[in-house]
Amino acid sequence: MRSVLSRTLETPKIATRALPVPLVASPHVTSLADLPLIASGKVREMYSLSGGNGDGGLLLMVASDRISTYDAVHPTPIPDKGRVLTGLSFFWFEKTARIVANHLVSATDGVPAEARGRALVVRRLKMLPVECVVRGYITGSGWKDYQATGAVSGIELTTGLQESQQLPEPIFTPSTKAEEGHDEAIDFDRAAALVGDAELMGRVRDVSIELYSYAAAHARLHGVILADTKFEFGLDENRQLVIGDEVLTPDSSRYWPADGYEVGHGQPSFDKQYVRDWAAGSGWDKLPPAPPIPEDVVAGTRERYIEAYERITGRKFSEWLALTGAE
Ligand code: PZK
Repeated sequence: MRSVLSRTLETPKIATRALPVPLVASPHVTSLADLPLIASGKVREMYSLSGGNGDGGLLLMVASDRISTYDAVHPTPIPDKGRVLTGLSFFWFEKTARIVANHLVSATDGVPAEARGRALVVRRLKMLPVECVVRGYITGSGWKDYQATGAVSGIELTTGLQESQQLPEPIFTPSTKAEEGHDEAIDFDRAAALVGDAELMGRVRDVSIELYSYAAAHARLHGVILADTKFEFGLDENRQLVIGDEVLTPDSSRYWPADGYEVGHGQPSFDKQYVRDWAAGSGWDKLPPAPPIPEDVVAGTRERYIEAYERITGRKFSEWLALTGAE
């Protein structure tokens, strides 16, 4: 079964290195190449910054400028995409800290120069083995599942919903973290069994829905619909619930322009629609390998990412670059 946000739901592979890398003074590393890579996804990497030296372990979460459409990564980067996504995660971590603790430590201290603006230092957590998807609108794999069964992740929905319609209330539709291919929608009880703690899973569900509701209301005031999103949680050294990963970015969420929203069909993606529109007329069969993106499409897409940052945060993107020392 395909899940929402399929482009990001692939589970990062554990990296191996032939030789251990000696780590000294990790907060002042100058090159990403000097850090042990502990996980990587299609468009981002996770490095270790420190081990058991009292800080419980710090990681460096790095977003690249790579872009994927139809599950395939294009060979052409979108300049500033990684910095936009990182700035958005930072914004949302600050805005939602009253709802739930998060893994953010710093966007500056410990971030190597080459990654400034597109990397965050985060606390190492024990990650929970479930993807926490919240949907406010019926689209993507949720729409497919609803059409087939009338339900999504075991939640029976009202009859007669149309594609992209807002749900009466946001729903929590967890999925597995598949080793390969697409994550599988699971019901709450299976998620609780995977986590091994139904009470904790209930808190994860409640917090996920609160985060989505807060962010969707904020985005809507700025002309953007947050259709759905995916969170990942972990436990810290005190077994406190902490939200990790990237949060409420266009790679972990579906953002739609509110202008032109209408039910009955799929909606254009706020960020990737130029690439998808170009791909549709390009003759690409949407199977890997993804083709290079023409420069006008790259430029338009970069502008859309920056517009997303500025609309959602109400801040200038140049301020993010200045704050992080990226320029
Ligand atoms: C962790 N991932 C997925 C995210 C990637 C891969 N705070 C944490 N503590 C321990 N592990 C993780 C996190 C987080 N976040 C998350 N893999 C490990 C992932 C970003 C980039 F390449």
